[in-house]
Amino acid sequence: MPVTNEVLESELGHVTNPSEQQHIRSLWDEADPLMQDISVSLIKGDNNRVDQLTKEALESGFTANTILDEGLIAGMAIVGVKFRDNLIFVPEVLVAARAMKAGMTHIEPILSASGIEPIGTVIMGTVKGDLHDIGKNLCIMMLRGAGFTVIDLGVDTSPEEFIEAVEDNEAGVLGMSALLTTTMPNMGRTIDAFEEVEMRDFVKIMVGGAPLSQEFADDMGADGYGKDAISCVDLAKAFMNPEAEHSVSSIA
Ligand code: B12
Repeated sequence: MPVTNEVLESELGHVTNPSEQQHIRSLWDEADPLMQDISVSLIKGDNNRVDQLTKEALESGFTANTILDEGLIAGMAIVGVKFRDNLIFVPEVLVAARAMKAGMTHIEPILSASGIEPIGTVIMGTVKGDLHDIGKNLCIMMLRGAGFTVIDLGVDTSPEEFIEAVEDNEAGVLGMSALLTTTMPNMGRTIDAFEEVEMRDFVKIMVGGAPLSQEFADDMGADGYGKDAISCVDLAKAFMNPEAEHSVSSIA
């Protein structure tokens, strides 16, 4: 189904890069009009409407994953482009982020309610100096849904806090998120800090966030890089299975 929503069509008009335009358009091409409405409400920052439509969508049988991908994340993609191109500014992005959270409140219990025995403990946090947490929180929801116990250290997390959490919880996996090119190096600094206290061999470290790449992850000595929440879960599962270890670093 092509994008039929007039507001979304005009929002797509802001996306001047053709491949970016094609990618975002493809998120809505197959999407139900209700998903498109959720995206519109998120872009407008209408948290009450996102809250109401997400509830309605779940009641009508849409899966949490569909609502997340075709409604919430697709809307956030437009917000990201407009922010980058100076069409909107921090206050508008914060309002959109609040609307995203309103939708995620309904989705989280579903993604987290696997009811299976914990398969391991993962420490997750956004690195020092970085306040972005939407992507990290999505990863956490999916990890919990897959049966992991997750300790969330929040944002602006120092190397010392990561080390303390791994030690206190005897966690085998650590996940770090960064959204700013200026804070990405703090992932490498955290890995170095684990080496300094001689704990590097006891924890598998995965990294993610929009500006990262496999190459960057390899350069700083991470054990794995994931491009989205699904690859985050795949990495954590692979780390739990040491026999598959050699093939782990490039799940994306
Ligand atoms: C929302 C947002 C904000 C919000 C954050 C709200 C919040 N609670 O998170 C606010 C308004 C606070 C904000 C502030 C700033 N922001 Co900002 N922000 C964004 C925006 C629009 C969306 C980010 C987002 O949530 N994406 C959606 C999520 C779902 O995607 P994601 O985070 O990439 O996560 C996915 C994957 O990367 C992966 N993943 C994430 N973490 C991990 C971890 C692991 C282990 C794994 C395996 C995978 C994984 O899985 C996730 C799910 O699929 C981006 C633009 C963009 N397109 O990314 C800019 C952006 C990141 N921000 C940017 C900037 C510049 C800033 C500010 C410096 C602006 C300013 N002048 O103050 C401040 C910095 C504040 C700080 N110290 O951190 C720039 C960064 C540019 C750069 N090259 O560094 C961007 C790219 C916008 C731009 N193009 O200019 N921002």
